[in-house]
Amino acid sequence: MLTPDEKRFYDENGFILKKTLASHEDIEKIHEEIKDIHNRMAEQPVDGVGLSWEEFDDPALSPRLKQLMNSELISPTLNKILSSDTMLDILEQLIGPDVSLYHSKLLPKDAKDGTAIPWHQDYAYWNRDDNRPLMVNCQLAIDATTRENGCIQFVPGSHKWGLQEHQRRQQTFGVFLPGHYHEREDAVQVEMAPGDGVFFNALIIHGSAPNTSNLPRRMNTFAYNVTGNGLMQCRRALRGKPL
Ligand SMILES: O=C(O)CCC(=O)C(=O)O
Repeated sequence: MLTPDEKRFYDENGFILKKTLASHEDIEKIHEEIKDIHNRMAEQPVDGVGLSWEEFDDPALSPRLKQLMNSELISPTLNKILSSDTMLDILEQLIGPDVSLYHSKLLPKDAKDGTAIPWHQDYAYWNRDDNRPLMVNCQLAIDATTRENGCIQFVPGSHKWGLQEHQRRQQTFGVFLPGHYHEREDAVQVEMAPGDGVFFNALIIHGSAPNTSNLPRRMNTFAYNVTGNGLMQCRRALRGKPL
């Protein structure tokens, strides 16, 4: 559960870091389940899993995943964590009793080759006539994340600014604020240990730098919605009323 101070921090800033959301044992299992994921997916994609690849100028570089959508299909442990009581109790504090899964995606920003994720608000992707910006993400650290390997960054309080004008390109993370990715003085970097999770609001401005280190930065983002808030945005009811 979030403490009253943590809840207040989330309401004011639009994000909150929760240490040790997943156990060391579960993180070890995820490491096994996603071992060599880039090559495995390049050789044999899995039904129902959506793959997006890094776009390199150098054709000699081997394929590197930018995003793997529906990661719960390749990792039973991620599938367990996304509907664990620990997770759902926190979500209930943030969005109320009716919680649905929208998606689960792996972001395996690889050592040296992982590129930046541009500044954006997730609601710029999710905005439809029939939904409100009630969704919440939880990004789980599978590796230690640092400034050097491109940890997630947030602009605190920007969830109160309303939906900003985004630019669009036909590519993964192709909805972004003017400037794509650049260092911002008003952003904070959230470094995490494996198993930590950061919860963040659908309207907060976030992004991350390229991975310039020798270590991978594998993260998994779970996106949740209030059940019934936009039919397309609720894949599976996890707690409270059914779909
Ligand atoms: O992994 C990152 O640095 C950002 C991820 C992101 O934008 C998202 O999950 O919505």
